[in-house]
Amino acid sequence: MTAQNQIIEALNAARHIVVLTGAGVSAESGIPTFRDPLTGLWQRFDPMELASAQAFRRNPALVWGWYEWRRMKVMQAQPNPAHRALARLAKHTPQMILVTQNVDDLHERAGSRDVIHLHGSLLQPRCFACAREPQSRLPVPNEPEQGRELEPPRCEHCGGRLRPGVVWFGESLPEAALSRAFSAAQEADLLLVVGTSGVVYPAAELPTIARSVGARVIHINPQLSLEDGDWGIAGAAGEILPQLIA
Ligand code: BJW
Ligand code: ZN
Repeated sequence: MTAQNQIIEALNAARHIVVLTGAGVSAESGIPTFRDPLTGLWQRFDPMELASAQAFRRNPALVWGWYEWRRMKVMQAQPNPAHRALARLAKHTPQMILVTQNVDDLHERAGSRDVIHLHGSLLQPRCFACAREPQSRLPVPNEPEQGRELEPPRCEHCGGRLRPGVVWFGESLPEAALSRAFSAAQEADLLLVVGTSGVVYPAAELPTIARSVGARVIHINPQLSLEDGDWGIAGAAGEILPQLIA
């Protein structure tokens, strides 16, 4: 653990901050993380049954129904103090780039602009066959239950099934988002890593890139694991970030 004042000073002095967020930043908005031991989605659901293209091919209705349940949870959720503190930090930093692995829109709804979404969005489906996005927005889901199967809507261009606009295991990340995130990390003097277990690649390379150019890496997470030279505060993002960015 590092003293809070040291971290506040580093944030004040930084010219180019990159923030990398994960599911933990939305946990206090009521969106479950993936790997937390009691509440994580992967405790209750098998990622290979739900978060892969093979799973969608096998049972599109099961996968679509699960993502509609998650989309509804996001639509009902509100940004929390962590999202708001990060939006405020951007206003007080010469250059700040926010990179998220999250598929929700809570950073945007808290006022952050130009958020880089490495793993896509729950709210922007595309066609599984031709990859085109539908012209019309998806309707608000009517209270889907977890586990309820739901036939995906059809593509208006080719008649293929719509799929969630997220990045599944084994799929490439959106190229432009990934290259912007890597370039930002190469130019950063401070990388703030909030609420991610840091186990999923290539997002997990960002701290390595930042360290390689001499940037300070600072973690906010109730489960801190620090590499040599990194700093961190153990705690919930919604409590710690507003104190750091007051
Ligand atoms: C709090 C908190 C509070 C709690 N405040 N904090 C090397 C070896 C083996 C495999 C690979 C490898 N390199 C790449 C791969 C393959 C794979 C991968 O990385 N696997 C690893 C698991 C090993 N990567 C991929 O497949 C990626 N694609 C790719 O690499 O393409 C090229 C390629 C193709 C084929 C083969 C090899 C390479 C794609 C990854 C896509 C990830 N998709 C998901 C699902 C998105 C869709 C959906 O939402 O359903 O993205 S998986 C899931 O994990 C989701 C998340 O974005 C991602 C990261 O999770 P995150 O955000 O860190 O959440 P958690 O739950 O893990 O952690 C929460 C943290 O919050 C914890 O630390 C808590 O303590 C903390 N916390 N409360 C602050 N209040
Ligand atoms: Zn199509």
